[in-house]
Amino acid sequence: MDHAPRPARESLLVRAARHEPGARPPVWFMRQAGRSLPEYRAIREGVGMLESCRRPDLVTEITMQPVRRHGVDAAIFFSDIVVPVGAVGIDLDIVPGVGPVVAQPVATRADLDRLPELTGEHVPDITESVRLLVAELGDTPLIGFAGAPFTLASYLVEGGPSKTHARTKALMHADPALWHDLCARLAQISGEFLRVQVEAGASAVQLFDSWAGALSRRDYEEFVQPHSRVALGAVADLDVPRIHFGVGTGELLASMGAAGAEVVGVDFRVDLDDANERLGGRYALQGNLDPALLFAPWEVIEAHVRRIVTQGRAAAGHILNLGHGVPPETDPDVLTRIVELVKSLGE
Ligand code: 1CP
Repeated sequence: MDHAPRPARESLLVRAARHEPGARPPVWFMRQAGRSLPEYRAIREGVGMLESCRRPDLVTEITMQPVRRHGVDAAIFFSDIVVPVGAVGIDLDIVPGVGPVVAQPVATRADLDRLPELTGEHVPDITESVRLLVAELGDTPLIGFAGAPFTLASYLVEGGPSKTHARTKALMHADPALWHDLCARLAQISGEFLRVQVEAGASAVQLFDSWAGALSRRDYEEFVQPHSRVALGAVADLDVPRIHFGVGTGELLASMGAAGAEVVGVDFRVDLDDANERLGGRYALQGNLDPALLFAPWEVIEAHVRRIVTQGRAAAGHILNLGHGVPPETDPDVLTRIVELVKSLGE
């Protein structure tokens, strides 16, 4: 099947993700669309986060902003990991300065009734936004994304952001049957959300399991990996590369790759050399400049970008990115300069 236009499918990003050689790594930044950009803050003035994710005019404009400004090699679809659970009817909001907040957290089996399966009919706006974007992006690939079952479950069970994921882990161990049923629903929702984006023209996908690093490898493999495998498997027949990312996942890298990804996202705590060794050289890597270094002098940033590019050459493929999202206080010119540097390495 061939959904995206040819050129985007032959882009540096897709080629690196497919383990094909390139003159330099492609570069994009997690959270490149967002609060570090004045044009983003201006367009979001007076519009709630969830509303802005459901309006194709805003989604397309916000997704394009970093592409125009920085010349990154990929666009990331402007949305949020909680958009699909909101679309099936979970009452939630994305509160400024906080993040996703769920009105009635999930605690019992009866709560699963509030979480029906996602179909394309829940998210016609997502299809429309992706179509508009793909037309505007031309040969720049669009990365579709979804939250992984564990990270989504954490927001649903905790009711909002959590540092410890205590209730989530307690539910996982106290009622494994309910945990697995909850994650099976979330895997369907995440998988279908990815599928909708790819069918509308996205050229790659990223599954964000941002908080999986809170788990031991044992718990990850028993309680999480089977569900992430289902979510990633939902687009397996659509011929797009899949990136699997989490924070603090040094112990989980091999398990995350084995869940069904071509690219493993590496946060800033693990050197790419070590990540590649842990993954047996079988995956492309994405990462991993420490976002904190964006506040260091340019010479420091440049040295680290060059080191990361060199380390990435040993892997089956490399996509240059940060080790986590762009901090809101980042000077956007620094990101532009990193893109220019990486591009100069291929000349
Ligand atoms: O007021 C605002 O502008 C809201 C801030 C914001 C933005 C810009 C939130 C709230 N979400 C987003 C967009 C977003 N979220 C994108 C698209 C933009 C891009 O990447 O360029 C993506 C990919 C996400 C994904 C997301 N949302 C993740 C996974 C990525 C990660 O950072 O690990 C997570 C964990 C969320 C939840 C969330 N949404 C928003 C916040 C502040 C949070 C994190 C809350 C927490 O700490 O738990």
